[in-house]
Amino acid sequence: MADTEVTIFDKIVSKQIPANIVYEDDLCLAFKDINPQAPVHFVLIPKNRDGLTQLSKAEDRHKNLLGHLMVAVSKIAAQEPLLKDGFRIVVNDGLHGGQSVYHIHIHIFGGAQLTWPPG
Ligand code: IU
Repeated sequence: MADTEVTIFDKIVSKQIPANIVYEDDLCLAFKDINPQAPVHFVLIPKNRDGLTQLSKAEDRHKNLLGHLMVAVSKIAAQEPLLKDGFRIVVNDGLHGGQSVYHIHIHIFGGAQLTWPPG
């Protein structure tokens, strides 16, 4: 898809469609996934994806944003009691990765013992 296409996640950022937001700062926000795959399942997205429809589009100029997202994961985990014993992050990329929304995002799973490997 074109990297300027408006995604459902852009509409969550602009508050055009509601989401259960659990974390927000100047560059990103996280919300509860509407189809949770674990007791805790958040989706963390950059507010401005800057061409990052998916991780495989990452370039050197995205280092700050990608690092910011990782630090945000740590902050989100620290504020969610159900993640105190650990969690898992997942970035689905492209067809084989099972990506459905082309606005880069990090899934945060937890709240139970997760199994390995994932499907
Ligand atoms: P994926 O990695 O692109 O497959 O993940 C997209 C996620 O976004 C998926 O888990 C959906 O359940 C979730 N989601 C959502 O939380 N709210 C929405 O309005 C839509 C998708 I569309």
